[in-house]
Amino acid sequence: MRNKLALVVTMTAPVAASLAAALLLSLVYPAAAKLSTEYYQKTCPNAEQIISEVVTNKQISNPTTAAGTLRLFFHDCFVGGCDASMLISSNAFNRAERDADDNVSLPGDAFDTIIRAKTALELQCPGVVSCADVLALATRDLVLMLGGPFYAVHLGRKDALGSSATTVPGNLPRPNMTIDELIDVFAKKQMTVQDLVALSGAHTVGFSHCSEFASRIFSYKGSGGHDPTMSAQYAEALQKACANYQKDPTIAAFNDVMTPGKFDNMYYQNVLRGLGLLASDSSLAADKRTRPLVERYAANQTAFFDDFTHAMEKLSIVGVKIGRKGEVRRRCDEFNNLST
Ligand code: HEM
Ligand SMILES: *[C@@H]1O[C@H](CO)[C@@H](O)[C@H](O)[C@H]1NC(C)=O
Ligand SMILES: *[C@@H]1O[C@H](CO)[C@@H](O)[C@H](O)[C@H]1NC(C)=O
Ligand SMILES: CC(=O)N[C@H]1CO[C@H](CO)[C@@H](O)[C@@H]1O
Repeated sequence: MRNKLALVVTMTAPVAASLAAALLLSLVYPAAAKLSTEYYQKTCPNAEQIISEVVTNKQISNPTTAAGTLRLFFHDCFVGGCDASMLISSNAFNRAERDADDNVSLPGDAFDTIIRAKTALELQCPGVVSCADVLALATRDLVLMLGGPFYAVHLGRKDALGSSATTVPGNLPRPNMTIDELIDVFAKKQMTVQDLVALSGAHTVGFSHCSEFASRIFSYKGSGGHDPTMSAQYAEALQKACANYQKDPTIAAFNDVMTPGKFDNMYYQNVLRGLGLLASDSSLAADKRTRPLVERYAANQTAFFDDFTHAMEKLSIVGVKIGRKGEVRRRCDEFNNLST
């Protein structure tokens, strides 16, 4: 009952936010003004339905899909725009974005979800729906499935004609960046401090590998102990869980130790209580520009959902390509001119 209520509240507010986002952002990303929620109405009217079915089934059979896909979408958009360039596989001639050094373990389930949805679409409307749009819609559907807010996705993105690992460095945030560096990485994509804090709420789901936070829990800055801004109990539990991480690099911890699979505002409550997992999570509570937002979202989930929705609308149009700047790929992991 409570869940249902939350959904009703968040379905109305985003409409205003989405309009504002579309108007403002189209000044910075002019191609975004050409996107529309009706883009496939004539050419593939069931596109959203088809994607939603595939994605729902995948998430039910593999619950790690949603968080992985959300992260994949974020990385795709921040490296050269929301253009499915992150989906391209490397080959003998090209090392693609997804194999860049700081592209830490994007999970296979996320790629597989997009490929499955695309395959289903190709059966009904071949060559019509771009992989970039599939990824944007799949992400929206999966956030909703985890209990997060619904938002409209404007469509008509074209898929990138290139993807190179060399373009990745500097575009993605890292856990060991200072708050100034984090703000900067987001500002380069026209994302505000509010967007940074609201989007970081994505860490209310999914997990991180021990190597991403090991320097906080084992001999922090040579001290022999853990990062003192972390709860001692939490740090000790992580030390135990990660004791063997160098031998077994697949060991990971939930980003949100309290409600790991639920898209809610628990992340912010955690961060305020020393239960932030990554250094970048904790640093949001330590800076005077970001802390008020963390406090606001921790106290009010509706405020978080409103701002997350707004920020996802913005993220979804970063660097989008239209017309001849891109293509509609036949396969999401290959350019068309290589598969013929
Ligand atoms: C603010 C700077 C951010 C940093 C430094 C950061 C860093 C990371 C790192 C290191 C991981 C763990 C990866 C692994 O070990 O496999 C992770 C996971 C994740 N990140 Fe972020 N991230 C940031 C922002 C975001 C944003 C804006 C989103 C989406 C809107 C996002 C979504 C996720 C999700 C969903 C996961 C879990 C992935 C999974 O379970 O497979 N992150 N992040
Ligand atoms: C941050 O971590 C990366 C590896 O993920 C490393 O290459 C870099 O030197 C680190 N930067 C700082 C400032 O510690
Ligand atoms: C929570 O935030 C929403 C959206 O900003 C606002 O409308 C609502 O009044 C807030 N609720 C409380 C209890 O402050
Ligand atoms: C999914 C994926 O391609 N991950 C790659 C990220 O980068 C590392 C380091 O180069 C690769 O080993 C992974 O395969």
